[in-house]
Formats: sequence, C-alpha cells, structure tokens
Amino acid sequence: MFRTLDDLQRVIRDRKTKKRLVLAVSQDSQSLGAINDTYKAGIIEPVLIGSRKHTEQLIEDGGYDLSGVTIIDESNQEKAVEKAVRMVHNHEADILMKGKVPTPVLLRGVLNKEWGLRTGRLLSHFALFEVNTYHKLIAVTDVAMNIAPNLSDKIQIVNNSVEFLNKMGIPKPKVAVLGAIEMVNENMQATLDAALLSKMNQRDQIKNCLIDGPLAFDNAISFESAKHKGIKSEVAGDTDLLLMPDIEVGNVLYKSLVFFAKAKVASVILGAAAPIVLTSRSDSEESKFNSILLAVTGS
Ligand code: COD
Repeated sequence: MFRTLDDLQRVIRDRKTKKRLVLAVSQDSQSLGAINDTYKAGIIEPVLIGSRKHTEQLIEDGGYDLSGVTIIDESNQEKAVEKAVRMVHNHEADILMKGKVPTPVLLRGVLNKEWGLRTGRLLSHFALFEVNTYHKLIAVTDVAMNIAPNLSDKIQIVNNSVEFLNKMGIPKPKVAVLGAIEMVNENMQATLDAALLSKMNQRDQIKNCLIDGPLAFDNAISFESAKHKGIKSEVAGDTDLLLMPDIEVGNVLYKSLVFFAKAKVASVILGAAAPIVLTSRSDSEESKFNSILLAVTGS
C-alpha cells in the first residue's frame, strides 16, 4: 500500500533504463525545475521543445543544470505541441509532458488523427493524492479531460485507472462511484450510472477491482460516516479510486484538496500511446516532479 507520493520512487528505483521525456512548450519554469530534478536523479532523458531563448533564460534563472539536454527551437505553441507529440508517435520519446500551453491545445494535438497518440481507447485523466487525513494514497478520475462522461465513458475511465493501479501493485483497487447521495435516485444520473457500474463489477463485466456506488463523498472516505448511515460496503472508508460524475465536480475536488487540504498530487493522462504528464499551471514544482515519477511508473 502506498502512503506517500515518495513511495513512487521505490517502484521505479530498480529500473535500469531512463525514460525519454519530451516537454511541449518548454518555457515553463516549474516544469523545467521538475525536469532538472528527475534528470539529475537519472530517471529521465529530457528533450525540450519551445522558445530556445526563453527556455535558456529560465534554465539560467533557476540555476538548473540542463547542459547537454537537447532544446528544439519552436516559438509557435501549436507547432511545438505537434513536434513533441510526433516524437512520441514516432517512438523517439516515451513520455509527453505539458509545458506552458493551455490543456485543450495539448489535448487536441494528442487526439490528432494522423500524428497523435490515439489507441482506440478513451483517454482519461488520473490524479493521485497524498492527503494527511487519509490513511493511503487516493486516486481521483476524471478531473481534466472528459467533460461529461456517459456510462460507456465511465466504464473506460474506470478501466484505465484500474489497469494503472494494478500496474502500481494494487491488485484489486476499491472504487467508489460518487453521487450526491448513497441511494439510487432516478432523477440523478450519477446515481444510476453508479448502480450500473457496481452491478457490472459484481457480474465481472468490469474486472480487477471492487466497485461500490453510489456513495456520497463522506461515505467513500470515512468508515464512521458510512457506519453512521448504516451503509454496508467493503469500499466505504477504504477507497483507492474516486470516480467523479463530471469534470466540474472533479476539478473542484482537485483544487479543494490542493488549496484547502494542502494535499500533494501527481497526475497523468492514461489510455494514450504513452503516458502524458498533464498538470495545471497552478500546480507546484513538487507536483510536476511527482507527476513525472507517476508517468515513469506507468510507462
Ligand atoms: N479519448 C479519446 N478520444 C477523444 C476523447 C477522449 N477522451 N475526447 C475526444 N476524443 C476524440 C473524439 O472521438 C473525436 O474523434 C475527436 O477527439 C474530437 O472530439 P471533440 O469534438 O469532443 O474534441 P474537442 O477538440 O472539441 O475536445 C477535446 C478536448 C479534450 C480538448 C475537450 O474534451 C476538452 O476541452 N476537455 C477539457 C480540457 C480542459 O479544459 N481541461 C482543463 C481542466 S484543468
């Protein structure tokens, strides 16, 4: 069981090969700081694509030691994204990382039909949190890519995350499907989807995990709350993965955990031809560092 994001280093410690990481729109000081630290630790071999002038200035300002690292000069952000995505598409890089570029611009590049990173699967965002008040790491999906997932999307989002958690060494993650309440209400689509996902899991249509829902947020993460409401569930209070009803709920929870609860977070996009480090601009350098570790874990 993982208690802290530092535990990710344990998983990748014994790996012999460095992963090739390409940063799209590289003039981003926090991304460069995280790359500097993972490069120095021998975890990655980076390539930086963006404005050479700005990138070199930020490297100097930050006191980073990235001499010898390839910088491809491209000031146009769409073109920088295309060049970075093509490198991964052509197997010249193992991991794509978002730099100083809006999320939809990067994602549109990733979804490009000719040179993108499509696999035929749904791509989804996966965030892993270390929260002081919870007894283990907790994953949250999807807070940044799929806007209003339907039942079919939610099945694929769960499968992407469960596969990743299995790879991290959690053989049967406990998945809580969130709603506003823990009862099925025919007027609340999230509760209907949750009940269907739970039944599909019981019938082995969704494998390698234990799903329960609908669960309200308090029941999902607190034994006491679940007990108080008389909920009998193997997931309640011991959740490994929270499935969000939509991007708004997910994004608000993400930011509440980071800003109010001072949680640490690492996040990646799953389901593409390679892991994608996609953190938001407000995320800290530490979060970008942990996200690189997470991507290396999954690659
Ligand atoms: N997985 C695989 N294919 C996808 C996915 C996905 N998650 N989403 C779209 N596609 C495919 C579609 O099947 C279609 O072929 C093509 O991509 C275009 O689909 P559209 O028309 O829905 O695509 P866009 O370009 O309008 O939107 C795709 C985005 C990922 C950009 C969009 O969903 C989006 O803006 N998501 C939210 C991103 C965001 O702002 N996050 C910030 C939160 S911090």
